[in-house]
Parts: sequence; C-alpha cells; structure tokens
Amino acid sequence: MPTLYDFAPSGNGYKVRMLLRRLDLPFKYREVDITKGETRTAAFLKKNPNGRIPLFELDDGRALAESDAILFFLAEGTPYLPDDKWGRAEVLQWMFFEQYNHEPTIAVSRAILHVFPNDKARRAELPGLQQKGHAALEVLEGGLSGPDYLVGNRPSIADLALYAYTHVADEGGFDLNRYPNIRAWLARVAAHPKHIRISQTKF
Ligand SMILES: N[C@@H](CCC(=O)N[C@@H](CS)C(=O)NCC(=O)O)C(=O)O
Repeated sequence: MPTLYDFAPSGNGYKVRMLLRRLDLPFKYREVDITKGETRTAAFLKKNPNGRIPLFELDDGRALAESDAILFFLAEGTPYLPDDKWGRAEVLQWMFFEQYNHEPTIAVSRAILHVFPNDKARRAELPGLQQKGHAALEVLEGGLSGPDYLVGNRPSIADLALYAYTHVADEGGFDLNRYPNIRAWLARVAAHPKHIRISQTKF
C-alpha cells in the first residue's frame, strides 16, 4: 500500500487526500510535522531532497513529490483527468497557475498567519502577498464566470488543486465576499458526497 507523507493542516497534502478519498484508494498516512522541522531531517531529505510534504511513496520505494504531480499521477485513467488532449492541457494550465500565482501568495499568507503565528517577522511580507493573491483570485473568479467547474463540466484535479487553499483563504486574510463565482464553486466542490475537511487524515 502506498504511503502519504503529509501534515494535516497542509492544503498541498489536502489536495492529495481529497483525491485519494474520492477514488477510494487505500494508503498509509504518515504525519511529518513541518513546524518541528521534520521535513528537514536526514531521513526525510533522503526521500525528498526538496524537504517538503506531500510525498507519495509507492511500495517499490519510488517517491513522488509536488502535490499537483501526485494528483496527475493518481488521476490518470479516472474522470478527474480528461482524456482529450485539450482538456488535459487545460487542467495543467490551471495547476501551473495554482503553483505560480495562487499557492505562493494565498497559501503563504495563510502559513504566516495560521501555521506559524509566532513568527511575527514574516508578517511584513503580507501586504505584497495579499495584493498578488487578490490578483490570482480575480483570475480564478473570471475562469468560473459561466462553467460549474474549471475544465469541462465535471470536477477535475484542477478544481481540487485550487479548492485546497482557496477555501481557507480567509485564514490568510483574504475576504472572499467579493468573489461570488468562487464562493458558489467552493460550495459545489464541497457538496461532493466524499468530500473531506482540510485536516482530515482518516476516512
Ligand atoms: N510545490 C509544493 C509545495 C510543498 C510545500 O510547500 N510544502 C510545505 C507544507 S504545505 C512544506 O513541506 N514545508 C516544510 C518545509 O519547507 O520544510 C507542492 O505543491 O507540493
């Protein structure tokens, strides 16, 4: 059975857990506490030299890092990844946007305020992050002006990748009231019968 190295409050880990749950895939959960430096031990760095969770380890010892790469691997051959060339590229377009514009601003704001609240020095970064985070939310809002989901007419890994930190953006100081399309989409994604909460690690 594969092992997911993860940290319960992590949105990056949550993306993977959401998909594992929806696909009913069994896995072992191993908590790695990022607030205690557990991602930077020699043993963990051997598994992921980039020192970060989530990390998805197969029975044969191969280990895959980067949340969106793990989503892509798990979604292959399932309804969460379109089988047409254009649809797959659109999924990747949203996931690259998530990694370059959305996660580094919204997730990092949340980490500063919510995961590492005692690290007051980092709060100086917040105004710049908030400005860029709102620019990313505007793009997401526009992408949701019409369709129910980001790609095609059904939930894909693009939705899970972007749902993870958008639904807790308030913990990073973002007010989502000005984004009605995003709010309706968040409710749609969360209405799935196999939906789990961000810190849920057992299901
Ligand atoms: N691009 C990576 C980011 C992973 C990441 O930033 N993980 C954080 C937790 S959400 C982490 O492990 N931080 C611990 C550290 O940097 O030591 C992904 O999407 O998986």
